[in-house]
Amino acid sequence: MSFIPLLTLAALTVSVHTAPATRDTSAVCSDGTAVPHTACCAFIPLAKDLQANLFQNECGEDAHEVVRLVFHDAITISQRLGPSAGGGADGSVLLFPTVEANFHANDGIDESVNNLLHYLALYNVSAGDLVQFAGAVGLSNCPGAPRLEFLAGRPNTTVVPQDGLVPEPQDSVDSILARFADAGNFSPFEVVSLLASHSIARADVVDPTIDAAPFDSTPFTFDTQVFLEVLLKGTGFPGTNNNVGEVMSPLPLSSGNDTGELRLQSDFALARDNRTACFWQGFVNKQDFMASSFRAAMAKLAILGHNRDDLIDCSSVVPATVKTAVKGAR
Ligand code: HEM
Ligand SMILES: [Ca+2]
Repeated sequence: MSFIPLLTLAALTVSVHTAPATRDTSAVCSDGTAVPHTACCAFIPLAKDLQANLFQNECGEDAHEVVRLVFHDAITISQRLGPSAGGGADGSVLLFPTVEANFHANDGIDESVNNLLHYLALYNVSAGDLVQFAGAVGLSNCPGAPRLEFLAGRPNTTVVPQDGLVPEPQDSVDSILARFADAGNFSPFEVVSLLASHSIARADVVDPTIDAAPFDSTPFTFDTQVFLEVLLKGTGFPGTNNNVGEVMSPLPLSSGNDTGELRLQSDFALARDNRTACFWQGFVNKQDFMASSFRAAMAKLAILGHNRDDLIDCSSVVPATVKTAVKGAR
């Protein structure tokens, strides 16, 4: 190959229409996709790779785990304790993989951490961006889920977060609401909105004797079912009784390969506390309201520790969400 085609290829990789330093420039990536900024280009092949090789375009366990990781990375920040307690959505879970994975509240996150470390080594994106972007890509596979905002440009952190900042299911509503307020001024409504995530969730570690115990009967669909089922009367436990952070669920019986439903004490309490019960009930059968409220609260969670104005809006590179009709809660 001669030197000239090589140069042409290099020039094609990113063809910038205006100066790359300014925010609102538009650019065309090497695959021909027009994006608001060249910084968004790296996420296009990353999305394809994640979809093909990690998520398999499914709202399965790997997608669920990364959505959980989005939360566990972001919430380690505290206005009360100051910057040394943690930097929020900064990729610390990937940059210090042997520290946070050992915190009790993070039991089970090692799988998603290991999965994403592979991509961190392959792509020129920061750890914080990778966690948030992978969460948005994983969620796009879940019927009923909103297409999340994605802002790029989180620097890699140097702060190892302090233990104790990730809420646990045995925590009281007082302590959960206080933790979210301290982390990022989340209102009780926003806390309930974020818990729509438990519509696509199955627990492995709360009851270590059973695997993949779902929080609602439709763990592969981002629907309002969890908000309904957590309101039902609890009748039993899917595995062993009275694990820490667990209360009786309404559908504890296993059927075939499907483990019975598990109920977190925190979801139970938030569904009944007078500061949050109305919001909880208000999502039942309100798919669009739930999805848009979740999207708004996730936009806040995703940039904890950063100024919105310092980041670049690359939402257009988040894959479109699957178009499968979602049934009402029943
Ligand atoms: C009150 C706050 C919260 C508490 C106490 C809590 C607690 C838990 C617990 C104990 C599990 C099960 C872990 C296991 O046994 O494998 C879980 C799973 C999960 N959580 Fe939360 N969570 C909270 C908020 C959130 C938020 C804000 C998000 C995301 C925005 C989230 C996303 C998830 C997801 C997706 C799973 C399922 C993971 C999987 O299926 O592998 N959670 N959560
Ligand atoms: Ca569901």
